Amino acid sequence: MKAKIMGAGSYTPQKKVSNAMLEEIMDTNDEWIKSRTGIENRHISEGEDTSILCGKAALDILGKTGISAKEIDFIIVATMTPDGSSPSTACLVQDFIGAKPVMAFDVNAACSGFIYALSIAEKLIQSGAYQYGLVLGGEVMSKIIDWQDRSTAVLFGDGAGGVLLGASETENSFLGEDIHSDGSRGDSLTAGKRAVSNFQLEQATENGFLKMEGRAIFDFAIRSVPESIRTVVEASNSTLEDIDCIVAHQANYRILKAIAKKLKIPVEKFATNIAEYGNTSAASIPILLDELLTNGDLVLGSKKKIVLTGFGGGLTWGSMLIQL
Ligand code: B82
Repeated sequence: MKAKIMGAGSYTPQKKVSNAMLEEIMDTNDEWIKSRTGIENRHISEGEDTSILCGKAALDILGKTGISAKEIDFIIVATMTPDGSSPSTACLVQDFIGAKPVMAFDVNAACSGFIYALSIAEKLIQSGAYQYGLVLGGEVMSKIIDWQDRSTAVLFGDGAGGVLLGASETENSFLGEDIHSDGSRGDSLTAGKRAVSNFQLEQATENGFLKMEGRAIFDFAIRSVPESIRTVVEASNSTLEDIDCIVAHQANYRILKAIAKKLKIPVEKFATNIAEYGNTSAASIPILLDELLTNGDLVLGSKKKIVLTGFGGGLTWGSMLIQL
């Protein structure tokens, strides 16, 4: 069996927070944020947890594709901000959308999570055991942000997006993948850390907030991502000129510019919506993909080739070559 992307969908919280609004609660300014990151707004949850954002994105996907929740055979959620460790966010989505009691589980690969989840989902469909699978990326980053730390608080936003995969005997959306991890450099981007703490040990002081060494992960991104994009394109006998659009994790506009420069391709090949949503981690790729399919920039069935590429905590990174 082959796996086909049947459609996409997304949901972001109503509440939009501009850089000017952040100026009122911390020592930052619009010009600093815009020039270093490209971010102008982000959407922040007013109480909806990750499973609700993912559930609403799932309903958007089902509505757009005309597939009912009862036809879904598995649900995978990529997130680094699950509602809790158990139940998994995917189980909560299964209940929220009214799916049958199907396989549902979370994947954590930080900002690369959607790429990891899509890779797994493709293999499940390929096996022939499943007809339809929902692959979602969703985050409430605002709950793991240290709102006293202006260097990270301005960067992130909340949201969810995803795609429906379907089994097909003839049509295949997946032309290649290149996916990696390097735990030895994991300390440069951490979140949710909890020290071992119990009756025989001192109380832990970790607060679990997201921490990042900006320069180190910036260097990681501009070294690893261009190589990964090149690898996935060349391995499937394509060239960068054959690629219509690159849908990359929306971490920082300067990263996209640096990657484009290294690949010697125009930055315009990189789709972007970071100005509106900030960095939504595992949700950034599917939210952007849904936007491009909704506004007609990308068309399913057009046979055009695009690359999805993620990079983030773990460290993790990976790219997939997709034929629409
Ligand atoms: S930064 O270090 O402050 N910087 C780069 C030198 C300013 C342009 C910075 C900022 Br601000 C925002 C994001 C990054 C960054 O490198 N992010 C990532 C890199 C790799 C993987 C994931 C991310 C991410 O933020 O999700 C650097």
